[in-house]
Amino acid sequence: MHEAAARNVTQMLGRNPAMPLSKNEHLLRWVEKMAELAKPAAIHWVDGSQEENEALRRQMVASGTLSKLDEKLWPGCYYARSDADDVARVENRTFICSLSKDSAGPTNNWENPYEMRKKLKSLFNGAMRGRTMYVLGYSMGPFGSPMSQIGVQLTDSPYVVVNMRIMARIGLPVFQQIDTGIPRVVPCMHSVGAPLAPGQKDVTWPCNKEKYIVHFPETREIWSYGSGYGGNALLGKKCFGLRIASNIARDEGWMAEHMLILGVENPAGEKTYVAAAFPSACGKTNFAMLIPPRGFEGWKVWTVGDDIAWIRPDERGLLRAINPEAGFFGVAPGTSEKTNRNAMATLAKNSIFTNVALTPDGGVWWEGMTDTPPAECLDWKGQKWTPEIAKETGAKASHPNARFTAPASQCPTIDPAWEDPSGVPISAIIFGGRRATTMPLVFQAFNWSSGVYIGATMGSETTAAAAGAVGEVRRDPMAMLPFCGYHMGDYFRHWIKMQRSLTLTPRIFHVNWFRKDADGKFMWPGFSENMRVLKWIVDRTKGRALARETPIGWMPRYEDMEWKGMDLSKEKFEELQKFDREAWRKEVIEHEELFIRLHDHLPKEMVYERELLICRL
Ligand code: TSX
Ligand code: MN
Repeated sequence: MHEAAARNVTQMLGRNPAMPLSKNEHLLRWVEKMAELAKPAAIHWVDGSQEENEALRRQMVASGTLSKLDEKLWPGCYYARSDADDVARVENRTFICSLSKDSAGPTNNWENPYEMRKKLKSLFNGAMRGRTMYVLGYSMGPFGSPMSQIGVQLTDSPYVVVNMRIMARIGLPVFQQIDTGIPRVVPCMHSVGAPLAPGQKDVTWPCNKEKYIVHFPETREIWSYGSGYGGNALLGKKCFGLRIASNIARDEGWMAEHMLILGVENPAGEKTYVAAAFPSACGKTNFAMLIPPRGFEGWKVWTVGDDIAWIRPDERGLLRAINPEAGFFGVAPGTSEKTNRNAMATLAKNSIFTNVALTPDGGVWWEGMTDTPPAECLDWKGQKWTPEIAKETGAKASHPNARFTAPASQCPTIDPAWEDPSGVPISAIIFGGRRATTMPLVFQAFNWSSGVYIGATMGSETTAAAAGAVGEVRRDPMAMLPFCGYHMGDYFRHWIKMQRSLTLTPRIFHVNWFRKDADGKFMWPGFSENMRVLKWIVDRTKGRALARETPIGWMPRYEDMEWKGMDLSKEKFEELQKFDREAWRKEVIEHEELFIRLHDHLPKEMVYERELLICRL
């Protein structure tokens, strides 16, 4: 069966996919060595062509891994259901295998790299039996940008290949770059860990109960075993784009951050770019694709990226950022015409949907997509789902972590400079979290080091989507806790040190769209209205907006904000912006919790900033 499928691919491609697409000796030897270890039935060098993409999708439709959605409703779109136990990143199975345990820090899982290599060797031994091993070259960042980085992922998952084709730049041009001998390549070894015995029937979502997501920071290697889902398997994203890249960035004097990038254009055509870090469940993708509200006619928000920013000082000492990705791997539930019209337009075609619900007309649906659910559909597990069943059992049609994989180029607000090889200039950095109390709508840090402190101590309340008690503040410094590939204390030090290579530091802000009143109601309407906050931020970076000084930073007064098109009384605004001294005294004590864990690597600036804050309180 599988050999027949491989022959079909060869026929469709008009080339032998086993023929290497690179002449680079190191690469060829590594591919050979890995094939000897994992023992795949075939090797397929991915050229990235449309024909190849077609062939892979057709093969996956035949095997049941994908189904094609209705071409009229969802042109070029496909649907996948994962294994019910392979639905999200596995943080407790994610390892940083640095030479010393100390350099991974207390917030990462560390394993001795020699022990881990032994373990991986046994796990990967024969792991690809009966499957095709794809050699997937990919570039994080636009081809030819000095800020881009190259990886080669070996994977036995064709689902990974077709998703990576959307999320990164892949194929022939990558191998051509490797063959110039210039770029360093990050080797990424991936297997779903489900070898097939001769004649054994495959399942639609092969994976293994045992999962290992492993990073070797010194040798810049990634090994991923047992999962085919998201950040566990699309190795360019979290594994390379953040965990390995954060190591490279520290060594080379730049920053790999868990940030969206957007550009604000005012009616005069002046453009200002900001980068923003939020923990999960804060609407980062929605913010990256914000639509200006009434009263902001002539203003535009442009999207550069929604998840990762690679940021580097240019020769003038200004920070410039690229989005290393080429697509959006977004959480589907909650995405609608109301919450994010631009995302809905982006995912309307040429997209892959995983773990959402399938409607009888060959479409997809997820919770929050429309006000009225479909009368009937198949849920993410393939079971019949109706609104009545949901009412009775609480069953969700789509998994809470169901995803769309959509090309960034299809976003109506994609920035004209989103693939600029030199990146976009960053004027402001925004930190945010979901906080019912204490945190005002917006305030500005006094300077770089107090801004780093604000990022280092940021937190967010847990929602029903995450594990643990709902409503508890979880510290997630710079939204990087699960993604920093080294000691968090050293990471703060790197942030502090970055100031030295800059002639002008971006201004740093903290926002909170989620403050609640005494009745438990959101005080701020959020979404489009966040533009008002964004405008004040932009005006501050340009030295045009006033503010008042408070113990925690600079805050806009009512008259410093644009209220055209919105009705919010001065009293309501002041409640939203209220600096609550008692709450902040408690807050600053809680800051100590994470700092104690990091104490032996914590830069002294963090201790000073905390003491300064305590004095001001
Ligand atoms: O994404 C959100 N953003 C950022 C948008 C640019 N969400 C969605 C939840 C996060 C996944 C928000 N939810 C935001 C927000 O700014 N704010 C809120 C809270 C909220 C929810 C509903 C209302 C108001 C605020 N409804 C009405 O005011 C009618
Ligand atoms: Mn993310």
